[in-house]
Amino acid sequence: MQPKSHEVKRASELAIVVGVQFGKIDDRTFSDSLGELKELVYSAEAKVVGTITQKRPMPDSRTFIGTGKVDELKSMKEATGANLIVFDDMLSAAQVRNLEKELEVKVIDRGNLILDIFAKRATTSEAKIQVELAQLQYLLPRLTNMWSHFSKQVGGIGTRGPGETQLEVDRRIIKTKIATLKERLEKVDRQRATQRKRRQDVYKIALVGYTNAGKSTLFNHLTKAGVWADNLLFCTLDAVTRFLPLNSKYRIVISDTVGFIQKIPHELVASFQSTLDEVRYADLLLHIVDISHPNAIEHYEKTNEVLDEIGAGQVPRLLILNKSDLISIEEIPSIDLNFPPAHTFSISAKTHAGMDNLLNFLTSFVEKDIGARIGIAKNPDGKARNSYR
Ligand SMILES: Nc1nc2c(ncn2[C@@H]2O[C@H](COP(=O)(O)OP(=O)(O)OP(=O)(O)O)[C@@H](O)[C@H]2O)c(=O)[nH]1
Ligand SMILES: [Mg+2]
Repeated sequence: MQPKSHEVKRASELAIVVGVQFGKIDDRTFSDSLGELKELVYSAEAKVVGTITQKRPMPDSRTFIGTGKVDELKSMKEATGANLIVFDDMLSAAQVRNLEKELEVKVIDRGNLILDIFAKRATTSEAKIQVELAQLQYLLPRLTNMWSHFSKQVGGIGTRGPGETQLEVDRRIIKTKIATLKERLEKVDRQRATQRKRRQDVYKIALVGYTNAGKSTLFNHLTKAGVWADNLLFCTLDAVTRFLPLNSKYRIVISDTVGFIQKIPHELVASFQSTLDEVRYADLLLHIVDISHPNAIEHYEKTNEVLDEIGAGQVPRLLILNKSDLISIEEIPSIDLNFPPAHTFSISAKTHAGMDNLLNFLTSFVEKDIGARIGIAKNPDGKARNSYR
């Protein structure tokens, strides 16, 4: 099956990206983060028309950047016709309000941008609930009077308490909505737990890694599933699970999952817990790294951090260095990846180089792992359970 094509509209918004290099942040980390922000803007279907950077020991409490830079930003906005300003770091409600007032244009931060991409990509009802919950939780502490239109949209008789300010009403409405969404998610969690029980005797593999590493491309090759894979950040939001046709007598499933990124809003990780169950309850993780990316090591480390954060730090894993077609062997970073050579594989999900080697290892690894598990879970009569078949 051919991967589904998704039409991606381009450049309905023109954006200026803004980065501030604080005290200890080195030049490379700073420029990499800003480069990634530009990719995020592109993935959100907007076009970057300008960049503003500043070195400061600390952010300005009022406008994040200094007054001179605000003027520079305003001139650039006028010259380029930009209708969106995106900051690479988290802004406070007051900073957004002050900047919007002075610049007369919409101002958002990296967190808003990631949430917006997620909102665009969410297709299943579960993903929609998760994204909306994360958006509202992100919004709540940043709520200012400018959001008063929100209550007008959803409010009405009974939404306004005596003596409450508009801001308090907005907060109350959002908190109620958050509670409703949480209830709906709990229901989804229960359904997932039931499904998981049914799948207890199936060996579960999950693909994990930084966004754009090639997880879906590999998943499509292994399962012929035809999920969306593209050179955009966060193509995949929902976990998709398929049987993995390995040359084995056991039943094995594999899941494609959402990618990770640095500076991800923690509200998002928190509300995607049920999707991330596929990772947490997996028997084996395949950690995919785009080894051709200049920040491959940082991506690898960030992914490990998020895996720890979601409680998947102890799940056994193999390391897959993908996109090997784009670099020569000598260019593969020599940094110790904390993996024994037997558990590290260099492949190309695109040209299929290294795939036989990976699949042969995977087949024997899974057989041995299941064998060990069945050995442990013997019936009282001493016979092995007929599981995983
Ligand atoms: N050259 C090359 N490109 C690859 C390879 N694997 C994937 N790609 C490309 O990398 C881009 C991202 O691939 P995806 O499979 O969508 O990556 P992903 O990890 O699923 O990304 P998200 O779902 O966005 O987190 C696509 O343009 C793929 O065609 C590879 O081995 N070699
Ligand atoms: Mg994907």
